[in-house]
Amino acid sequence: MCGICGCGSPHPHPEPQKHRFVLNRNLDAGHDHEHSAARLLKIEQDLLGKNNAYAEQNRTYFERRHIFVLNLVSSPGSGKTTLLVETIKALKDRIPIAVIEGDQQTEHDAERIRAAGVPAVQINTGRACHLDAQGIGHAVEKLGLRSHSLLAIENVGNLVCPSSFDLGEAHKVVVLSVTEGDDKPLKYPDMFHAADLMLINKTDLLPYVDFDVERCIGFARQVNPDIGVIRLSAAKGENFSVWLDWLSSGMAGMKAKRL
Ligand SMILES: Nc1nc2c(ncn2[C@@H]2O[C@H](COP(=O)(O)OP(=O)(O)OP(=O)(O)O)[C@@H](O)[C@H]2O)c(=O)[nH]1
Ligand SMILES: [Mg+2]
Repeated sequence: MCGICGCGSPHPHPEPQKHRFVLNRNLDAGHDHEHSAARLLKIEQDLLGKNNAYAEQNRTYFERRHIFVLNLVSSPGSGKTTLLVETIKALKDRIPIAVIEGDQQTEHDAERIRAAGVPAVQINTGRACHLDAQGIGHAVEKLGLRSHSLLAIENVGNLVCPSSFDLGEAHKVVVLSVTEGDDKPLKYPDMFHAADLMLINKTDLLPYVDFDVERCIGFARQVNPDIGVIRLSAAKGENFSVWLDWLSSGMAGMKAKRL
């Protein structure tokens, strides 16, 4: 069982067997809860500490090359890949774009991205529930990124574990579709706290679902007063230009960065 999110899976960190062994022992040791809790905490700290070190290496690499990196996080099916495909169609003739896709299984999303005309690497995480910074480093080696480019990372679909793992991105962008319910920011506060931008997607479906946009934004700002918000429909194009403007200004900021 994972010590970070309790998802039932060992995380793909450098010592997975050790991780599993210690946790199983803890489950058996009912007589010593405090000791077990302290050991669990230590494992979590070690795991996140290692991840953070890899994330800093990634960030340095990206910033030196002025690569604008986004980590897209959400529940399954909120529209991340659709958003990326439409973004690629709109921008690929103007800026170099590459994508890292994270899913437990299948190459489906990477195939959709390649069909849109840009390079993509698929990472299959198996039983694990999020991407980690070391895996991103390996994927970047395969992609051979260009300077002054956009790198989009589509994380594994869930609103819990990916919030804890820095990948070296400039921003986490959380995508919430109107079919999921407007209370998600309060129910999964870590994710909305970690994100710099919330995209409220599938606004074309608002007439058919019980989703109060203002209430949702209010909840998101309760957990993160600084979070930006864009409402859009990736599939139908409503308000898509606002998202493209946000991207352009992020790219310009990265270009202007003096290191
Ligand atoms: N009506 C509507 N449907 C959308 C919109 N965006 C995406 N969809 C649909 O939502 C479904 C899921 O979209 P994906 O782009 O695969 O979602 P995802 O977040 O990448 O899914 P996972 O990778 O499985 O987590 C597909 O059937 C899309 O066509 C939208 O703006 N409006
Ligand atoms: Mg997807």
